[in-house]
Amino acid sequence: MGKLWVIGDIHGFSLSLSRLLDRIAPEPEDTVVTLGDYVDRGPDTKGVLERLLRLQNECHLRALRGNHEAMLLELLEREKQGTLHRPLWKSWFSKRKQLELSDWLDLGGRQTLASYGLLTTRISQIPEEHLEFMAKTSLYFETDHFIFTHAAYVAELSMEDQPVEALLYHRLRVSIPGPHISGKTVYVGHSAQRKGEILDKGHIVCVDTCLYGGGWLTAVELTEKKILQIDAGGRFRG
Ligand SMILES: [Mn+2]
Repeated sequence: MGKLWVIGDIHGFSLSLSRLLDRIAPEPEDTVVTLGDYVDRGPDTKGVLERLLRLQNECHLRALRGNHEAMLLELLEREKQGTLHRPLWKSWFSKRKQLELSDWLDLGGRQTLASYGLLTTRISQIPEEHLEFMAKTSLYFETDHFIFTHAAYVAELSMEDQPVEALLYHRLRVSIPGPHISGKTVYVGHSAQRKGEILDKGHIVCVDTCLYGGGWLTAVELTEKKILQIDAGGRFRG
């Protein structure tokens, strides 16, 4: 059986990703799970997606969706419908306000557009292959022993019944879910660990070690529990 690697939130740092993958050197029988948030914030979203597209041909890549891909895809849909720049009706009954274009731009969407040389907000100008890659990402991936998803989960629900809000948006600093009913260990990203250390609660492990905030991009190999960490400048530690 091949090795099983999980990689945390990349956020546009293509140099870190490509050096990390050089070190991992995945074999065709290996599986690499990427936990989402490939885009936004960092300098080279375009380079990250190009590298992930190539990685698909080198090993089994299980690319999960992050909230940042979800935002981009939602805005792309509205752009196609011609409703992107129109003021949106906001429900007084809904706690979560509808996503605005400016929200995404402020959360790093500007850097994503810039990496493609786009000076105006035309998400549909991002290469089709890259948009398709994002559209095909999964909300979770489950093996015999592990579950992988971007943010969190509801402990008492099976994976197919999970609300998207929990999988993509829930912050662990708000609350850490109990053990999942499957008994499997769940690997997540999303909740940036500002001290750069993996958060390991046993039943849930967060490997978003805050690369964009001066921390690390983390990869863990799950059969041998090998950890690799690289910073935005391409330096490894450990
Ligand atoms: Mn996220």
